[in-house]
Amino acid sequence: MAGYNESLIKRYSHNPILTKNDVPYPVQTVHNAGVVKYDGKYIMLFRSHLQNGRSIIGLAESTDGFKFEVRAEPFITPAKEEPFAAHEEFGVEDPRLSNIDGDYLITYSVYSRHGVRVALARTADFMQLERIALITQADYRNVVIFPSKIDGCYVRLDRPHSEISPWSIWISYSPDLIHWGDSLVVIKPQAYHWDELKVGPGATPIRTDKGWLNIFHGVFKTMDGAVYRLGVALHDLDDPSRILGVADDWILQPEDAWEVTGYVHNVVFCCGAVAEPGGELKIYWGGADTVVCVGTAVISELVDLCLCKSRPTI
Ligand code: BMA
Repeated sequence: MAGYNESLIKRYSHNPILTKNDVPYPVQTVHNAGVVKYDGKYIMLFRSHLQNGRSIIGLAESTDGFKFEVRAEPFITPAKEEPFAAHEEFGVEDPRLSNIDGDYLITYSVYSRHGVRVALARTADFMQLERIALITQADYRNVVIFPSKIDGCYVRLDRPHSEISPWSIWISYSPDLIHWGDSLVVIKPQAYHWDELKVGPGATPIRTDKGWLNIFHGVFKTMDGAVYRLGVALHDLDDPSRILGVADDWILQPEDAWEVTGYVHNVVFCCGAVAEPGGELKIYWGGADTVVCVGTAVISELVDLCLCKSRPTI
């Protein structure tokens, strides 16, 4: 366990690893990136704002997980065909990637006059994209699909919002990726705590020998606006609706200049992390909705934090 005041996440010394200047088409930001290993490389899908304020999703590749090269054309832009077109007209945001037996599933938020929903697409090669379905109603975001079936079902975490139960993390199950149900709330914001306003899933859950590690975001509202930080929780391997611990402390907060200042100030927002064979985790986050950053952590230390220093769940 890291010592007092020592962060469990070590920021990469050459952050930010991606800025709008790395993108060969006009964008105003690059941020909120899902990352997965494919064919010996790291593939990153990242969100960019266009100059009209709407978002598209680009693709970048890397051999080491730190230095990424952006593909010449964006990977996901608003659909032209129904039923997706009507729901993607205001843009596509915050992609998450999940590799289930070589099938790469992509969830992303879609905005339209009907609200925000989440769409599911798949690719086998990161060249062709097949849209599968709109998998939520309105007022949902942040869907992460577990990277393997559990008890014969696909499992996801998501974040619906309602006045009565604001911005909490829920779990749902599906036999076919299209129809989801048996939903339960699993983590709620904690009063007068760093995640008091909202919690939402971040990275696709990471399998560890002690449970599924869930890196989520939490938001606190200050007189100067909202602050987005990252936290960790551990879910039971066989029954991920059972929370084994939610760490009381955040694991990352905006500190570097490009996290504190930008398109939206004071934001670190995670959509992906990659577990390395030696037990290290590469965590990717958007800084101030403007750049992409990376850091490393020891997976067992994050697991210990969930188990040894936990807060109430709901
Ligand atoms: C959330 C989402 C994220 C964004 C964050 C901070 O509500 O819109 O895409 O990174 O706010 O602005």
